[in-house]
Amino acid sequence: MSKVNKSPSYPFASGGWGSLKSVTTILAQEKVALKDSTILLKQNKPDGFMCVSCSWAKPADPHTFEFCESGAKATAWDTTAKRMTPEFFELNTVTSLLNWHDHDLEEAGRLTAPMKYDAATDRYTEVSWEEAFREIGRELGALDPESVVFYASGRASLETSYMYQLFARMYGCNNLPDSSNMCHESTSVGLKEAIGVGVGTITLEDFEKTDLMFFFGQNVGTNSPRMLHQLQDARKRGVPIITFNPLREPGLVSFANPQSPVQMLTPAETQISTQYHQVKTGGDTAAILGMCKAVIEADDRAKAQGLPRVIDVAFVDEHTTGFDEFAACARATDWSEIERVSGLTRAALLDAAGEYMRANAVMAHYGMGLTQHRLGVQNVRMLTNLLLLRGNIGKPGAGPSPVRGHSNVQGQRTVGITEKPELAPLDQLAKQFSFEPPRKKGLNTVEAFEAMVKGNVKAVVNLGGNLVRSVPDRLQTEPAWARLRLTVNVATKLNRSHLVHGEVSYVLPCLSRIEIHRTPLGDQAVSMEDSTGCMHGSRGAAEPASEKARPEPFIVAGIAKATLGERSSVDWDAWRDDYSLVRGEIATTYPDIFHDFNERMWQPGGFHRPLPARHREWKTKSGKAEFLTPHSLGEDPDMPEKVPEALRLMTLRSDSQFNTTIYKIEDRFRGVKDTRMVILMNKADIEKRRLHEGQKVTLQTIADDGIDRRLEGLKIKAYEIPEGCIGGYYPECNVLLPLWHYAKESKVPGAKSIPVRIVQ
Ligand SMILES: Nc1nc2c(c(=O)[nH]1)N[C@H]1C(S)=C(S)[C@@H](COP(=O)(O)OP(=O)(O)OC[C@H]3O[C@@H](n4cnc5c(=O)[nH]c(N)nc54)[C@H](O)[C@@H]3O)O[C@H]1N2
Ligand SMILES: Nc1nc2c(c(=O)[nH]1)N[C@H]1C(S)=C(S)[C@@H](COP(=O)(O)OP(=O)(O)OC[C@H]3O[C@@H](n4cnc5c(=O)[nH]c(N)nc54)[C@H](O)[C@@H]3O)O[C@H]1N2
Ligand SMILES: [Mo]
Repeated sequence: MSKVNKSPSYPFASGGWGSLKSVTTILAQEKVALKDSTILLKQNKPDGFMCVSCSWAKPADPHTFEFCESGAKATAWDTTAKRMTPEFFELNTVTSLLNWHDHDLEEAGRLTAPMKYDAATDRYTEVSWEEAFREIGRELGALDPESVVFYASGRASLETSYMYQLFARMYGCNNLPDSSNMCHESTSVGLKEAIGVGVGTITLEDFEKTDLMFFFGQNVGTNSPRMLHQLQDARKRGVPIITFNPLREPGLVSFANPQSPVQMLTPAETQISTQYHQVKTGGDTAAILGMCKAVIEADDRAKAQGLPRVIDVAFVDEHTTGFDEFAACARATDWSEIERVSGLTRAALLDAAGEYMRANAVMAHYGMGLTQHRLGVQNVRMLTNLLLLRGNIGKPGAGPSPVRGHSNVQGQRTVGITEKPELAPLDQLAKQFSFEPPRKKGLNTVEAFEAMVKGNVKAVVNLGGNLVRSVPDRLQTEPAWARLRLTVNVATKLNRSHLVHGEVSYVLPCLSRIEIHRTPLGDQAVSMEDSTGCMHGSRGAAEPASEKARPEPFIVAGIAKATLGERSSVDWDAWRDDYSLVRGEIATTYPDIFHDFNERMWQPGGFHRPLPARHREWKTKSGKAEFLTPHSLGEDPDMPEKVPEALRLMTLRSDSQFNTTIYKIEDRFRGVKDTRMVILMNKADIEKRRLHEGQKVTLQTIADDGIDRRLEGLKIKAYEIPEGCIGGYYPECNVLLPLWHYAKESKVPGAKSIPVRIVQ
């Protein structure tokens, strides 16, 4: 087994003492009392609360400490002792708060009371819940429902999300974008077309049966660290892991388990990746096609020589369509072209393909490195092609594994948060609640902002999120947001999207699910779906952040009741106080997935939703799993071939960040401290341009739409990254990302390959 060298920027194992130190620092920073830190022991336990950080699977037999560094930070962030009270808003005008850093806004503490913007004083001032609901209801009542957008960020529970989508549809639109529109929508579209389900097909048990794992563009050490436990166990069984990532991410190189005394006391650590391929950004289709070519040509040779076949011929014949055309394309593509686009050598790709051909059951994990590209859907389809060649879908230990983002982003879709009417059970909802749901397609996130820039969206209701920071093209989208008539924000903490407000604007403080949801009928529990399609109950453990903050179902029910009045057959007050009633309705709407929901939600390890592709039933157009022949090798149509100074910018998450929430200004794993205004750049690219490390430069987007997109003051850091590619941080770099630079089929912004140049 070859040794994969560590990144010079972080020559240690991920996890380990660095991780423990980082956890204790944030507990102190947030003044989380030791008593409260025992809350961490309830994290991801069958009778405890489900972590608010990532969506990785929650095992039936958890470790004593079933949390990771990132999860502990997320918990500390929510259970902080700091508060942002009405007095805080008295002291700070909204204009002055616009100068605060994202970190400082959230670090100031939890929101404690419902607030309304007052233009006369330029301040948010306290209002009662009744008044807030009444006025929001009146405002929404005066608007055309098609001009209102209901965004969901991915944290809210299945119960809240179901109520939210029902409210939006009863109100009169399908404008239900969610964070998935900027994230794994390329998966929802690509996997659905290819295998008939828009989600991954693997479960935790598959880790025990797999022979090989691929990792494409997912940064496990930071973004789903608990998954390292499964990876470590598989590595101990000798399972190889082959990674494709432009950066050598420490979590993908090696891991010392901070919860394993042996590994903490001795320098022992587990090597994670056995092969590491630093593919060029946007080069994955080419790299995967190279591996497919190797498999197909090896199979051609085996067939000619009468040897056992390399391709799973029985599977391909019985279960798939489109193989011949795809195989012809793979055979006809030149290695020189594959090498040029992927930035990898033929020998390296043959090594990876060789391992693939030796393995019987293969899993393919992937993340934003595949989905956030102009050709993001094609990337997902190419990875599926590779799996299909050897029957690696619908058998134990094998399958696609999109590692999801927000902790309930997958679940929100499952219970109807979608702008696509064909994905929601509208006939059933019509019958169940005696109303006529709108049938017109709604707006996804990019479309909502396109319409907002044109002045066609008048109001946005936000169930979490910070869209002004998370969407592309900040210089166009932020002013459009400020022109809205109404912004309603259900949130735990203040962020910039609340400050760049509409004419009428509310910030409504909600409880996190770590807190106890008390209602007149007793303490209520919620539920969510993890990345592997398992549903889990979650019971809050901490005292509510404030007397006046409310659980999300309370807030959604309050707005719905005030807006819909007599128009709605739903007893919103009853749902607000008894979430089991909502679960009952979810079970009626989706009996296949949620039958006996109230009883099954406490099953250790969760209950699994049925996924036809897991037993080789293909709910696709053709009724088979579909190979896709790629249109091009991964060339981004926006990447100007003829501009020699062009660079591809990928926007990254740091350590100590959850999306737009910045816990600390530091990226320990990449050796970046005290600033986020950095670009990671190859030494050769620095020298070619006569620049030097530490120099501050300006990036400019290469686009011919007449808009000058620039970001100044970025410090150059020499980094091991393929030539022609650079890395910068999200959300800081979002000014550079054009709104139209998205994957055609999914509209996921191409945040991992923005065409830019350096200007001085
Ligand atoms: N602690 C923490 N956890 C999180 C989040 C967080 O911000 N902080 N965010 C949550 C959310 S919403 C999401 S969606 C997930 C995101 O988790 P990831 O899917 O890991 O997303 P990113 O951090 O954006 O980074 C993706 C990785 O892709 C690599 N990459 C970039 N371009 C390419 C490419 O063209 N090809 C390949 N092969 N690789 C590429 C980058 O080097 C990086 O390692 O994490 C979730 N979990
Ligand atoms: N350039 C670039 N842009 C990107 C990405 C990228 O990689 N690069 N990634 C994209 C991805 S994958 C995603 S998912 C989006 C995320 O985009 P968003 O959904 O817009 O952003 P978040 O940062 O997840 O939202 C943070 C806010 O949610 C609120 N919040 C936190 N917890 C709760 C809760 O329990 N309930 C409620 N109601 N509110 C809560 C807090 O007020 C907090 O400020 O960004 C996308 N944008
Ligand atoms: Mo995400």
